[in-house]
Amino acid sequence: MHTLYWKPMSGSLAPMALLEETGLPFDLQKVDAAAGEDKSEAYMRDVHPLGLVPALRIPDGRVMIESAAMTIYLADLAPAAGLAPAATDADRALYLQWMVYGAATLYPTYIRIYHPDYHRVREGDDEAVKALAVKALDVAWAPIESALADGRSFLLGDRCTAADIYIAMMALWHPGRGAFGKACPNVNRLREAVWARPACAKALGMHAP
Ligand SMILES: N[C@@H](CCC(=O)N[C@@H](CS)C(=O)NCC(=O)O)C(=O)O
Repeated sequence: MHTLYWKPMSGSLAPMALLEETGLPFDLQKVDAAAGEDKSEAYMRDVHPLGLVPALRIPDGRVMIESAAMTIYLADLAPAAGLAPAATDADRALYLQWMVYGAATLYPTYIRIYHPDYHRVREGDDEAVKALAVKALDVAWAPIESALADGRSFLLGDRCTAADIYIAMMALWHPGRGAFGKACPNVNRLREAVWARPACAKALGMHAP
């Protein structure tokens, strides 16, 4: 059994969607961040050493961190779900590229927007940190918008993979949702296609009821 430690509208949405998509048995453990549970001694000792969400307890009892790693792991664990090109499939290269792009380029840019305090040099810097991050976000989404420019529904063509789910999660986090949808209509199409999938919609319903 897997146990996902999660909180609404966080990076736990993609692994939760994967758990729903794959049909693997799982438990959910909601983390009450408003009450400081994620920064408690017990949580940081037993679950996530940085006091963040998500974390995934795997069936042997160990805990895994990093949302992209969980997403890749769960998709590989259930090949019948068809969400991960196999290691020998030519699509694997770009599949991994987009997964890591999401984790390494998009996610940290969002952290600068939602946690400018982590990046401020002095008091009063937050608005400048956020403004720069919003500009960086436009740049970071551009290659994804281009990759979808031929009208394809998903990053690798007609086939939805875990990378689409991961990237579609980040499309939900954009602070200027309406304007972003207009500026990046291809990303908007991907977002709609992913969250229309029944399993993904079920996970999203937990995050944004
Ligand atoms: N690299 C980590 C980032 C996790 C992360 O930053 N999670 C955010 C929610 S999306 C969080 O728990 N923030 C609380 C905090 O920074 O105190 C991952 O991909 O899992």
